[in-house]
Amino acid sequence: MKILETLRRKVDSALGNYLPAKGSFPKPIHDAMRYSVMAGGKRLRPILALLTGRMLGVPEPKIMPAACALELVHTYSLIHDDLPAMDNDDLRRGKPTCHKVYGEAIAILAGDALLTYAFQLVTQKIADKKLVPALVEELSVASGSAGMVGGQVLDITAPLLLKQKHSAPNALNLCGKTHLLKTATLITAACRMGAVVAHADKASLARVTDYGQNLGLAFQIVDDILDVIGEKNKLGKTPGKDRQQNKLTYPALKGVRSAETEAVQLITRAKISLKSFGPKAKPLIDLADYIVSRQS
Ligand code: GRG
Repeated sequence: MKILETLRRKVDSALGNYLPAKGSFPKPIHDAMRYSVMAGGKRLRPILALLTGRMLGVPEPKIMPAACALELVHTYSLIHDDLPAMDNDDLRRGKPTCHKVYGEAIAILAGDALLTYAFQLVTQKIADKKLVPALVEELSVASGSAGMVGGQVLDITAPLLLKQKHSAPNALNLCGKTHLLKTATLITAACRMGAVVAHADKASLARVTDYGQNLGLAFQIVDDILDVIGEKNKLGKTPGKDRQQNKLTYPALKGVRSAETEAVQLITRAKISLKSFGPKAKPLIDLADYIVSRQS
């Protein structure tokens, strides 16, 4: 999709401008932050914020600091997820992981600093200061223990929980909750932050939330399918690593075909949520179709 490539470039350029300069004091941390953020990535979360804002009539520059803040939080989570204490990955976005290049201590601190810098960006760079509290609330709730961090905890502890209380419905239920917190909450926050900058009314915010949740859940299922069929190998991931680690995933619990069907159903629901916005919703609807058909 051409619009995705155009927005990805704009986000990359904004991130490059916002981040502390390479080599600036204290050098190791600023280099590590820049290394991981600028290592590539689809920039899905910033793009969702920008497209939601655009659908509701807000120009990109007004949302860009919030959009970039989402990417900083996302990158922090990837750096910490790759650490030996968590997934212990050597490659991310096709490059050596942050801790492999800068060591574990600097990688932990780079993640911490990116999380903090995200909130600095929102508070300092969002021009309309009245919007700042609502944006900070969206981002903090989605990132914290009731959101992404909570999802990561479920992801780590789910296999143990299931050993104690094993049954298929339990496993599916837990898997759905994990996906919602680990992945869909930040994706939903991206859409909601775009809507907040647009001063969206309650009804529009509810529709955008519905879109984000369904899209986020589908995104995670597709990610897990790609892991099983090995496409991620191209980006340096070990195919099937989730299975080796006994991670709860839809393809593992229900098979790849059934997981694909589930993802398509979720995408259909996501698209229906935006129907009342008419033709202005087309880029977000196209993005939903792209998510379910993506190969990496
Ligand atoms: C460590 C606090 C903490 C949280 C970690 C995001 C996460 C939670 C773990 C990363 C591993 C993972 C597979 C998470 C699910 C979300 C997901 C599919 C992340 C990958 O996002 P993409 O595909 O990555 O948007 P790029 O590199 O394109 O930005």
